[in-house]
Amino acid sequence: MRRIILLMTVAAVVVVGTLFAVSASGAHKHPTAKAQKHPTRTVLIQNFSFKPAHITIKRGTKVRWINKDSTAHTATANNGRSFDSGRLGKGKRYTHTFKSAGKKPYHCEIHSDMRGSVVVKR
Ligand SMILES: [Cu+2]
Repeated sequence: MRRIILLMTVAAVVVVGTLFAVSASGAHKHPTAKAQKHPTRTVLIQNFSFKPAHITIKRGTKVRWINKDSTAHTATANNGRSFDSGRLGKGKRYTHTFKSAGKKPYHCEIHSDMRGSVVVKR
């Protein structure tokens, strides 16, 4: 009889433990949900071009430029004020969150033939 009670106690502990594990893994999902609300798009700067050169995003999206070249580049809005990465050396990155809708053409200040655009939807 004692043995049965002991077994049932062990079983109860296992069930409670499993429930805890499930709720804990549920809590881990929270940061992911947050990340989806403000997604990030990456534009690589490689071989003297922006890749992809033209992207369409939703308002509130973060765009991250990463310079994969060993030469310095910039990602500078054509209007000169929306955003400007400044000189990005090898491996450096710059992030900008687009808060207003519209087409935002940009270029590299050092190499004027390097061009790209970000289209921001509402
Ligand atoms: Cu450049």
